[in-house]
Amino acid sequence: MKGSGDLQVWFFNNPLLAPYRVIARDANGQAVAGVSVTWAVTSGAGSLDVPVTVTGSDGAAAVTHSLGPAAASQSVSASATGLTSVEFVATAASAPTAVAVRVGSDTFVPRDVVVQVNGTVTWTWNPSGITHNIIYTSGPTPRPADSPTKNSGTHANTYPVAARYHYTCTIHAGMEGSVTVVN
Ligand SMILES: [Cu+2]
Repeated sequence: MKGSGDLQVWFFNNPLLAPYRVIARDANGQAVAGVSVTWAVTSGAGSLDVPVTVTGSDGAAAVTHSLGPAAASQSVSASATGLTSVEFVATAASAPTAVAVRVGSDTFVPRDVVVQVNGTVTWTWNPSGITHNIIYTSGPTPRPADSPTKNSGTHANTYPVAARYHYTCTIHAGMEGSVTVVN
């Protein structure tokens, strides 16, 4: 039976954030370990991290689906001898190439953004007279350029690498955000 991971929405040519999970149960509803589950891409030209997984003591087996290009609806089936096969469907979309973030009084809005590789995120300061900055705190190096501390105008970064970056305003505790760069 289907566990979790169905109906995710994510971007072309990227792995889904959550695995697909199935649970093998016997006629009494008890989890069954040691069942070989065969996974197959049934539409969308994506790929799987492994073709066959074996259920564990909790009866669960899982696989990660990397979405392929182009097809909006992409599906994967899971089958096992003696059990009804199930199908998982994901919806694929294009990641944005330009994203705008507002620098508010003590928040970045939106806080967490996704941008395509080589895309640009542009922060625009609210004209409030309060100074803020954008200082990267995690992510692969070399990191994008930090912004100066200022109270107006914009700051922009372009991201050549698929990765996740966190940043903070060092002036206001808890004022932070993230940029997830996808293929
Ligand atoms: Cu700030």
